[in-house]
Amino acid sequence: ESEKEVKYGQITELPRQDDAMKKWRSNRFGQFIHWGLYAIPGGVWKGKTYEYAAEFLKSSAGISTATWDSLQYQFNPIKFNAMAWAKMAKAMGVKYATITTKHHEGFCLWPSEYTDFDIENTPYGKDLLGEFIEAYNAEGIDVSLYYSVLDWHHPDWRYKLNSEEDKEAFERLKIFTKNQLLELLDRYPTVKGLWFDGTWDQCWKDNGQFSYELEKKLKEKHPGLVVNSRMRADEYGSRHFDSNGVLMGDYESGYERRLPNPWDIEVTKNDWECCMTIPENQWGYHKDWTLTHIKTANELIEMLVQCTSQNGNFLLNFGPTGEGDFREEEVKLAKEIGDWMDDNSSAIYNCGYAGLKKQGWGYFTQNNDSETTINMVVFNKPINGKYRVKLNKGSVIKKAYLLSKPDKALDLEEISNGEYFIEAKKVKTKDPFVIIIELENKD
Ligand code: JFZ
Repeated sequence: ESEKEVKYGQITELPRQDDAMKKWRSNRFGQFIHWGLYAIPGGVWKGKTYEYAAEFLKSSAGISTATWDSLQYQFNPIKFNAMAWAKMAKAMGVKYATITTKHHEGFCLWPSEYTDFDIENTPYGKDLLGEFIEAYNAEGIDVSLYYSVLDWHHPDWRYKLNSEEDKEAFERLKIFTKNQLLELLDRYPTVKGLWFDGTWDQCWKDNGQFSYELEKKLKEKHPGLVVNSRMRADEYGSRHFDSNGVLMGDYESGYERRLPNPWDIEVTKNDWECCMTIPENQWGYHKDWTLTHIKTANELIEMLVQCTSQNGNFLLNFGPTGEGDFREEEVKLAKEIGDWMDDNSSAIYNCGYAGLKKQGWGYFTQNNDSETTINMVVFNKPINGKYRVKLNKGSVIKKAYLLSKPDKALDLEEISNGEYFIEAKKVKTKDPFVIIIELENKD
C-alpha cells in the first residue's frame, strides 16, 4: 500500500517514554468532572425533563443563546469545597482529574481575559478552577484540563465555513482558542494535560495545519504536556489517526462510553484512555437518574481493571450540582470504589498488559516494574473453583496466593505444558478479588 505524504500528522513519536508520560500511564484511574451552567437546570427546563445528556439541554430544549447565557447570573455554588472534593477523589483512589474548563456552552470556569462569559462574572466571582487545581494537587492528584473548541456562545464559532465572512470569523476563533489555551497554561503551571473536545466540526477537520501548530506551540510552552488524540486532524481531515493510520496527540481518546474488545491485543500497543459516564449518557448533572441504568461499583471497577489489563487509563465522570456538591449516588459509588482500591490498587497503579491470553474469570495485569509477578483480577468465579492460566513458553508458576492472604499458597495443577489450574474454591467474597502468581523462567 502506498503511504500518503502527511505533513501535519503526528508530532511526537509514540508511545512517549518521558517522565511525564510515564506518570500519566502509571496513574491509570482518573476522575472526570463536567461542570458548567448546565448543572443549574440539570436536564429540566420549564417543568419538562429532557432525557438527553444534561450538558446538551440548551440544544435539546431549543433555548436561545441569550436565555442560556443568563444562567451565568445564577451560578453560585455555595457548597463548593475544593478540599472536600479533592479528599473524596483521593479516597476513591484516582491519581488524576480532568475538569471542563469550557464545555460546548462556552462558559469558562476561570477568569479569562478573553471573554466576560466566565466565572468572574457570576455571583460566585472567585477563580473556581484555580481553587480546584490547588486542592487536588495538594492531595497529590494530577490535573488536566478539558477544553471544547466548539463554542455555542462565541459569535465567531461556526460548524462549517461557507463564506468569506465565515472564514474571517474562524480566523478570529483560532486566535481566541489559542489565547485561552496559552492563558490556562500560564495561570495554572502545574497542569499535566489538555483534553480537547468538540473537534468534530467541519472547520476543525478542514484545518489540520492549525491543530498541528497549536499542539506544537502548547508543548513548547509547557514541556511534558499530554494531549489527547481528539485534538487533532491532519491536512486531509483524518481525526485521531492520520491518513496513514498513525496516532496523533499522545494517546488515543476515542473510547468514549465504550471499551475495546477485552481480547484485543492491538490496542495495548498505544496509550489510550476510556472516559465513562455512570448513567448511560449524562456528563453534566442531571436531576433524574431514574431514566437509565446506573452502573454499580463492581461494573465500574471491572471497566477500570479491563482498561489496566490493556494498557489504558479509565476516566470516570462526575457531574456536580449547581450548588457545588456531589449527588448522593456519586458519593456512595466513590466510597465503594475507594474501599475496593484500598485493598486492591496494587493491581492497578503502574500496571498494564501482562502478555497472557485473557481467561473467562477476569483480567491479568502486571506491574510495569515487575517481570515475574502477575495479578489475576477475578470477576467471574468458575463453578469448579479452578482458575485457568496459560503461560507463555518458557515460564512456570512458582507460587500462587490471594492478595488478601499472601501466606497461604493455593494448589496448582498443571494441565498441560504451561497451562495450569489454580484452585481457590473457598473464596467467599462477593466483590472482585486478586490472585497473585509468581513466575519463574525455566531456563
Ligand atoms: C463529547 C461531549 O459532547 C460530551 O458532552 C462530553 O463532554 C464527552 C466527554 O465528549 O461527546 C462525545 C465525544 C466523542 C464521541 C461521542 C460523544 N465519540 O467519539 O463517539
